[in-house]
Amino acid sequence: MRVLLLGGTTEASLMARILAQAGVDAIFSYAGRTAAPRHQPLPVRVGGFGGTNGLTAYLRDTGITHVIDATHPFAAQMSKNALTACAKVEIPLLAFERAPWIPKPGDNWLTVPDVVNAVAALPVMPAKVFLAIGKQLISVFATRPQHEYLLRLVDSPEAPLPLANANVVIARGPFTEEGDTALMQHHCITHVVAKNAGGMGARAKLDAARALGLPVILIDRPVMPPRVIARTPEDVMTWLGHPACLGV
Ligand code: 3Y8
Ligand code: NAP
Repeated sequence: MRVLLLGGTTEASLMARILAQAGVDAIFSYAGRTAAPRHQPLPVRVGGFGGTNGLTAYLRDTGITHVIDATHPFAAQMSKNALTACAKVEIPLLAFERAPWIPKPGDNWLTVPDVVNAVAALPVMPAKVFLAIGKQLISVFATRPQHEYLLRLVDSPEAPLPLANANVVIARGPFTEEGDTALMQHHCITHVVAKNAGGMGARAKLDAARALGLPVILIDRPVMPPRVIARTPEDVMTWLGHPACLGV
């Protein structure tokens, strides 16, 4: 057995620890989107594979027998490539995916299908918007220059940002409700924009918004083709069926 663990999330780091402890031959894969990704207890590869064909060749050349896709729910291209490549090489693929967040009493969420609709959902009157969606999608908000934006990024931006009226916080999650509440109060935030990432690592801003009585514009995750999904590490280990993983 040789596992390729597609990473970049809290769940992937949890699986890396479990696989390492079980002595499973596994390789952890990062896209290389951040300057200093978290250390992992497995051998790590960093960078794209070169599309579906590159991933197919990698799977064959490296003798991968199982792929666990523990990437973020918004990493749709990677997940689609993994589906195609695993089908080509005829090896099993499992998506280790956290469930979407669902609103609790007191939440004031407006759910939108994509980032363009998130921009359209902002008020006309100037607002102070916490854009906690990373770096890739922020340029879409340049069409609404009347707002003041608070951006939270993992790494300091190398190029000028596409938003003129923006404050930047450099931080890597997971975050806390206390920390996000203080951050949003300090910046007098009136609206929060977030992706429905699920999991615990990015949930704090939603709980902070509820505590502060602020509206959240929540972007739905991309729709994925049908695939086998696990929600817990135990289910992942059962799926692997590795003797060491079954405590036998
Ligand atoms: C490179 C690896 C771990 C994983 C930690 C999780 C939690 C903290 C919360 C906010 C939201 C956001 C963003 C976020 C979170 C975890 C998890 C998660 C959101 C690292 C990491 C990589 C990335 C890539 C990065 C994206 C960006 C998204 C910031 C490491 C820290 C906004 C997603 O600068 C960039 O280009 C950043 C790009 C993709 C989304 C975007 O569109 O900008 N994640 N995040 C992975 C790789 O190279 O393969 O550096 O250690 C991982 C984590 N980020 O092991 O503890 O599991 O979700 N990541 C979102 O949810 O909206 C921050 O600020 O509240
Ligand atoms: P994406 O848009 O789905 O993928 C774009 C390309 O990046 C892929 O086609 C692949 O390149 C490469 N790639 C993505 N994830 C990879 C991985 N784990 N290992 C190797 N190559 C990878 O992905 P993304 O949204 O940019 O996410 C990139 C990374 O950040 C992933 O690890 C993801 O889990 C993590 N992350 C993303 C978000 C988010 O909001 N999108 C949030 C938290 C963490 P090739 O085509 O060349 O193979």
